[in-house]
Amino acid sequence: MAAKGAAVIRLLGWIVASAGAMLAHVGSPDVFFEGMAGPHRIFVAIRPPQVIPGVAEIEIRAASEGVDRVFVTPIPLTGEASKHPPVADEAIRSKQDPAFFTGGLWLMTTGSWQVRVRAEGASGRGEFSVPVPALAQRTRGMEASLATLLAALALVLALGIVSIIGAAVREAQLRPGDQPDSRRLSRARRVALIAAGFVCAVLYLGNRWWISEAAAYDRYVYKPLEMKPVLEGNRLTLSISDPGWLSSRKTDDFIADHGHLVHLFVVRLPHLDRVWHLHPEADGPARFRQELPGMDPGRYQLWADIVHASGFPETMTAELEIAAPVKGRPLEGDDSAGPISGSSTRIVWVRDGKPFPVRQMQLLRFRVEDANGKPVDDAEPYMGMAGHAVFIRKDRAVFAHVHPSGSVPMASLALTKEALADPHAMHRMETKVAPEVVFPYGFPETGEYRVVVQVKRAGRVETAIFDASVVAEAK
Ligand SMILES: [Cu+2]
Repeated sequence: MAAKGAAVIRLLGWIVASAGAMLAHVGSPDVFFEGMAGPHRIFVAIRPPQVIPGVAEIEIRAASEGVDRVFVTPIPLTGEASKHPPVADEAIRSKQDPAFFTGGLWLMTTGSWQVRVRAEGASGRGEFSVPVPALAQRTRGMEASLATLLAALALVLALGIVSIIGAAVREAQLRPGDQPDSRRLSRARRVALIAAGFVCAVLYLGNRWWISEAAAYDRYVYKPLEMKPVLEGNRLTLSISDPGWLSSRKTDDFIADHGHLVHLFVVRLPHLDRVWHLHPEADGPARFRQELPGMDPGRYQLWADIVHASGFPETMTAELEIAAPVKGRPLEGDDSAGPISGSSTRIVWVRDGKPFPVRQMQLLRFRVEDANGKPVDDAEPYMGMAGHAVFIRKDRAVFAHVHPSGSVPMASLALTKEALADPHAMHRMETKVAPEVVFPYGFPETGEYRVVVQVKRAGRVETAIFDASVVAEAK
């Protein structure tokens, strides 16, 4: 009996929670995006489903008035199917807030998806696509209360079958009012015993079948690429290996994101108070190499962002122990480190002091000022972006790398239909940017966070580190 209960529970547990979705990030599965749909500036939050196939929840906020209708469509990001979008669903407009729309879309398989968003209004219509990685993230256990209820129901079913069979043998051929004789009674007991044995065998085999199914499913649960750092002198070598996941995953199909195959963040532990943003170069198959700048001994956390040719992004993590001071070379190219003490630039987070509500899209605003508190007039793009932000929960369970356009890597975005049709739309390399950057992001979990913001001014990258608290309810 217990075996059947367990089997049913595992089965339901799998259906309820085979669970899913993320990443470019660690522990931050929701996708945030800002884009222009024709004349309309639109913010999008996409929450990938808990199960695959499953429904992705979509929230859309029009930044300007005049958006009357919004349509959404799920399409694979690459391949033949990406050319044949299904009919679009209309998102539902909020009655209280006419600039806010919601929708739900089925994502049918694991892998690289995109959600095409079309906005219509009196001033015109337009569309863009938002890449969304969807995958089984984990197999989650069932809640104890539901498990108990289902086990009890399974026990009732099993006992019911045995007692119905026993009763049928004992009394089915009797006239109303007659009592079964001892021969019928003993035969009924025998048949009931055989029935009980049969039920137990079915439960046992069912459980065995289920265990093997669950093991097969576990192989589809996402396991990030592994990265092993080795430091010799100031040369850091990162060796990448696949711990086994989908057979289609490769370690040699990375595509460049703002001109770099790997974006490596090195953050000093335990206080997350110094950050290096580096770009290791390929050094043989599944190997990357970086000449480090001067660094103190200590422990460091590494996060390395890559994007596969399918547009599927991953973040690899590792810890690095530096035993002796590194005599490094000066930073070059797009590499940066911070915060720089004595900098004449101040990055100011424009916010009230309240904690942030969990899982709600925020527009996080940072102003770049000179030493006198005046907005600077010499801000310039850093790797094509007005700014880069990294959100790290202090226990390191969350890491997200976000830009003013949102949490989607540019390399994934470049695979969407709109970007393929007009690559320049993706790489508007303005030479000058406003002294204010806005990042759309929603903190995925409650807790204490470090927020790293990087901007570039007069040829120099400036880094600032902030704290943020995230709570279950907005206060
Ligand atoms: Cu960035």
